[in-house]
Amino acid sequence: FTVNTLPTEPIEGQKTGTSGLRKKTKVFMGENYLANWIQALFNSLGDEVKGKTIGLGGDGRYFNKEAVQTILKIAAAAGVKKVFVGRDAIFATPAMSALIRRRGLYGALIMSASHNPGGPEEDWGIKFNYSSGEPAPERITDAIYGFTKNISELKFADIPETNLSQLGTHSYGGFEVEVIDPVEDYLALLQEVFDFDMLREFIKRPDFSLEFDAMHAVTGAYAGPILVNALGAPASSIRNGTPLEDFGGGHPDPNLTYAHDLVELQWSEQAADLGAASDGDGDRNMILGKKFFITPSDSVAMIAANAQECIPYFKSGLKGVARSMPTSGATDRVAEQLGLKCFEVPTGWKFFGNLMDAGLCSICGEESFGTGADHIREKDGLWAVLAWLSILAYRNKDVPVGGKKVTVEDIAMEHWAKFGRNFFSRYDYEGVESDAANEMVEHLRDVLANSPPGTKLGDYEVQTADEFSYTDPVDGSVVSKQGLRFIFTDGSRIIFRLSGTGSSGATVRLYIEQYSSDVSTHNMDAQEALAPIIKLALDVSQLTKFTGRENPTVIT
Ligand code: VG1
Ligand code: CO
Repeated sequence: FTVNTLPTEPIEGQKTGTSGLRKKTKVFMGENYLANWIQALFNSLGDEVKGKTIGLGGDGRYFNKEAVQTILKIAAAAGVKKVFVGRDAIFATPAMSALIRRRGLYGALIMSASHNPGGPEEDWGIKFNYSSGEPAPERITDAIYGFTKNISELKFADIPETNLSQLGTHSYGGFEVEVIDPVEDYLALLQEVFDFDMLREFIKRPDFSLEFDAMHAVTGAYAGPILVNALGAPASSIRNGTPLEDFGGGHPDPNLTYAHDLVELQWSEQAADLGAASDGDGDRNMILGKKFFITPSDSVAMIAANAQECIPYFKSGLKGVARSMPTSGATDRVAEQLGLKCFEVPTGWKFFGNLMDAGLCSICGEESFGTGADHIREKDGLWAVLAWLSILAYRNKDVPVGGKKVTVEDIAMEHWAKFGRNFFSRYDYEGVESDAANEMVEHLRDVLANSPPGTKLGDYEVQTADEFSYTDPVDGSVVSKQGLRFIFTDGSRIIFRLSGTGSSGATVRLYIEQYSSDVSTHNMDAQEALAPIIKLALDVSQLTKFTGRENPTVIT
């Protein structure tokens, strides 16, 4: 094929956030916007990518199919030898991470803005994952950004559009595109991790029910083959199981606010024993029992506590555990009792990869509905669902059909009795004006500077008040300004961060945590238990004064 070179000019603001580049779809559809970023990516990879094979797919949102054709042309011109593309441009984030690892790919591009709504008026996004399946580290994303700032030409291979709806290989000169099933490799991996026979036996029990909400997003393409075909769940246990370009107009974020249909069901008499949902690109999950919500910070701790017994992949024990800084310390308590190393990293999955590659961490999680393990290098929604199914199946294997089953709630109550409960909540203030958010952050920096250990804030005494920075224990790289935190002498914490995944304006996140070892408090509602410390957080930050917001847009 021939390569056409076209002139271009740098476009401002193509800087990667917490997880890839996310903007309004219209922005990406603007002249050269996508092409510039893709060209900058290949420029930053340089000769290293020549002759290599990469993956390409996404969460099914609007503009993905069109974007594939542009990306293929630039990849071919950059000297890539072969691209595996998911059928219909589909690939869940965890499945792509699995594909990279299983097929030894150089890396992959994932087209997704995760849980952000999709469509011409909504969001689009793209990220690059590297050779062990992990989101590109900052040294690569910084390099890409550098190239976007002085890009002057685009190189497109003159190849025809590839038909994405049929499996098969297309050769264009020395360049190959193979359209593959996006489920196969991922399912094979999950079969190695979990005891599918045990899960199948459990799922077919007449006294067990599962309800999975794919939220019209990418896991719709996976739930059928995995939960129904491989594990025998009835097809009726999948809701919103068709991936749609606009996610049915919804906000594909599996939390108590946006997964309202599932939440309603789980709080009704028809509640399933296990209710679960996943997000736009399939890396997040929500776990519900009957009238019971497992907060994600607890989910990772509970999975870690049960993993060795219930999941074959972990049968020889865990190498260590990790959580992001704002995530509650529930996992730390499990690590302490099990004698495991526990790491605290900044928000975003890219920081877990190094720990895993170095054999330091088996299970990790984030409070933002992200749970995962070292079978891949991304958080993994369906993995979390199968992990909970495994715990339930294992704990109920001696309970006769019709007997008193161990429930999701029982597992949580037992866990808290053993480890104590870390009450946790996150308040999101979405769509705040950027200047107002930044002023509040400046104000909080002043408060931090004037809160040495021993300072009394309300009824709480400051142990440390600082801005989180992180030194990677494996490669020594340092990141700073990762969240403002007040840690009190009783272990309670108040944390403020600005989101790095939005496409416009600012989102303020407030994270609140308080520990209790007193069993009589454990069935309290988290909002009730945390009310005093939430009030303190709002007072200290003067959030309402700065942002004009009386209430958060989302509470999790
Ligand atoms: C949010 C979450 C973070 C998560 C990130 C990507 O980032 O807080 O924990 O890793 O989204 O998740 P931020 O910067 O907006 O707080 V996903 O499922 O959107 O790729
Ligand atoms: Co996601």
